Parts: sequence; structure tokens; C-alpha cells
Amino acid sequence: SLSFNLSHSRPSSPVSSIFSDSSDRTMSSSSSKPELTRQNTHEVAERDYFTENPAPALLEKFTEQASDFINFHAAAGRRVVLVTSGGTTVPLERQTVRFIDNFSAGTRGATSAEYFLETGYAVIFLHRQFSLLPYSRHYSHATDCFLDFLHEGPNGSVVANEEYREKMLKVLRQYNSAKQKNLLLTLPFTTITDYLFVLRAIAQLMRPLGPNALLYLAAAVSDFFVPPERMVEHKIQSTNAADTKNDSTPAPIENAEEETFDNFDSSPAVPRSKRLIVDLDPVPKFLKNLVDGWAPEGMIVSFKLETDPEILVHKAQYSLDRYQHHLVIGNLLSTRKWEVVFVAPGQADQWIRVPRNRRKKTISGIENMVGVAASGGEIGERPLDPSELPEG
Ligand code: PAZ
Repeated sequence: SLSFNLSHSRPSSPVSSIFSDSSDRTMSSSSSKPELTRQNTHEVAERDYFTENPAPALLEKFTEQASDFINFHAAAGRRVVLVTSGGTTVPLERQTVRFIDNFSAGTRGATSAEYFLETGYAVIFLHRQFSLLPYSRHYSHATDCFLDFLHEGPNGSVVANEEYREKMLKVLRQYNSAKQKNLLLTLPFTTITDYLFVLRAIAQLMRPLGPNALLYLAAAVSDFFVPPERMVEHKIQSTNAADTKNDSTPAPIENAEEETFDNFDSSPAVPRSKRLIVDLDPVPKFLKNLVDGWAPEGMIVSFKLETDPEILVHKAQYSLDRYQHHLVIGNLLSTRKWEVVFVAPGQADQWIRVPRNRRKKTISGIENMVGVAASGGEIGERPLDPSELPEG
């Protein structure tokens, strides 16, 4: 079994480690209280982001639901985990036709939520709308249509097919038990801004839980977005046909040779006027605000996804140093279903992987991974070699 000790008290964050890069020093050079200035920078970013961007329509309702849920479990002395799951979208228009998205299906989050429930946690599942949910995930996004699990029984009833019955009954019982005991609250988000508003509200509500609060941040959160002042109201047009709607004279036909070209490409095949150039700002990094302000006593576990094995551990370590939380779980896009690396303060990195004989290329690979991390599995000091992975 795994021996990975996570101390609940966070490492202290000395000023020297807060000011770890030169840009931070520049920001603080005029202040006699540098740590306050750094703190203010995060507070200002938070204030600006949450005043300039629109709150989701259901924020109040979600806050009320989460508050009731947390109070209910706090009264019972139960531990509560906030699991975030799935990808956030970045809308390109206010009346959104197009948006940028990412690959995450919510497998890690939905699977982990089931394991947390099994261990006695109450779970707030903050997930991308229509991504995988605990329990229903076994059927909703399966390769076959969920109707393939069923057939018509006597007297107009619907019956599970024999071969699925045992597992379905088990999953159904677990699901009903979680529901009856009010142990699972599911709240959806779509955009990056919706996500951040609800995350902040719930993290702040969890504050009174102290060390009984766990924040498990598995959502794939966009690093870039279109700020509100640059977002157009209507669908972005690909021609100038709409310009002529109140005008009887036809729009001039563009002569590609007369166009000015942008500097992204020295010999572009398509003129700039016909391209869609998307200009994104960085999303402020709110992990510092979360760790220091929103839920300072909670245990905070973040995930780090990379595609380049050379930088994964370094980036996980960097995140830990910068935000001073409890654990970063690193994973690579290509191997995330079979192994992760745990990076925690003062401990050697641990690669935890599904044993070779269970490393099947299936949609539920993450099931194995989360189960292994919860109950034991292969532990290593280095990432898997590609030859050790299932084919395909
Ligand atoms: O949702 P999924 O199971 O397809 O993928 C899980 C994951 C890779 C999004 C998650 O393990 C993760 O690394 N989340 C953090 C991503 C990041 O912002 O770096």
C-alpha cells in the first residue's frame, strides 16, 4: 500500500520564497512591507477579475445549495471535499456561438468523487456541464449507447441485460445511498468565468470546516481568455456581407493583393481581413488567493497536466513552491490513465502507476489509476517508458 504522508499544516511561506523571481522584486521595490504589496497584487487581481467579468446567473442558487450542504455535514463533523472536474470553455462572443475548449472528459474528477464517497467524505462535485458524473459515468459516455444496456421486460418494464446486471445494481445502490444520505452535491459550470466565480464562493463557504475541508482541483482550467472589454456581442462574421444590410450598393470585392498582411506569417496565403486572429489575455492565477484567503485551513490538492515529460515534475514543483499548498498531482496527457506523480513538500516524488497486467487501453483507465492511488499499486521514481504502455 502507499505510504505518502501529507501533513495538514502547510509549509510556512517565507518572504524569500514568495519573492522568488525578479518581476516580483520590481513590484515590491517601493514598499517597506514587500509581502503586503505582493498580497495586494493578488487582491487587486481578484477584485478586478470578479468585478469586470459577469457572474454566472445561478451563482446565488449554487451558493445557497452549497451553504446548506456544508452546514449539514459540518454539524455531523463530516469531512467535505470539493472536487472540480472537466474543462472550462473560453467564449469568443458574448452571445456565444464559438468557444475554445479542451480535451478533459471529467474522468479523473468523477472517478475520484466515487472514491471520496466510499471513504466517508461528503462531495461537492463542481463539474463542466455534460461531462462525466460520479456513478452515471459508467454508462453515460460508454462506447455503446446506454440503451444497449437495457431490454424490454414483462408488462412494459425495462430490464438491465443479464451481463451488466450485477455491476449496474452495485453502482445503482452506491448512487442511491449517496443521494439518500445527501452526500453528493453536483454543480455545473461551462465557462472559465463561471468556474472561477463558483469555485471562490464554495471555497469561502468551506472555510469554517477548517482541516475538515479538502479541495481537489482536477478540472482542466483554461490559462487564457478573452477579457470582457474585447469580447464582441454577436457572432463573429467571416464575410462583410452584413455590412451591406442597409445599403443598396454592393460591398466592394476584396482584392487580396491590396490587403495589408499581418506579421504572424511573412507570406500568408490568406489576407488578414479574412483571418480570425484571436487575442487572449492570461487568466489570473487564483491558486494563491485560494490557499491564503479563500480556504486557508483546508487541504489543497491541485493537478498539473503537461505533454512534455521533461518539464512535468519541474512545473509541479514550481506550482508547489509558488502557492505553498499540500500536494500537486502531475500527469502527462498520453499516460494520465495509467500513472501520476505525487509532488509534496519535503518528500521525494512518487510515480504511482497501474500494475502492468491491468494497464488496458479502456475508457475507464482512470478508474484503475484512481483505485491504485487509493489502495496501492506500483510505485516508482521515474515515469513509465512508452514500451510499458498498452498499444494503440
Ligand atoms: O478529465 P480527464 O480525466 O480526461 O483528465 C484529467 C486531467 C488530466 C484534466 C486532470 O488529471 C488534470 O491534470 N487537471 C489539471 C489540468 C491542468 O490545468 O494542468
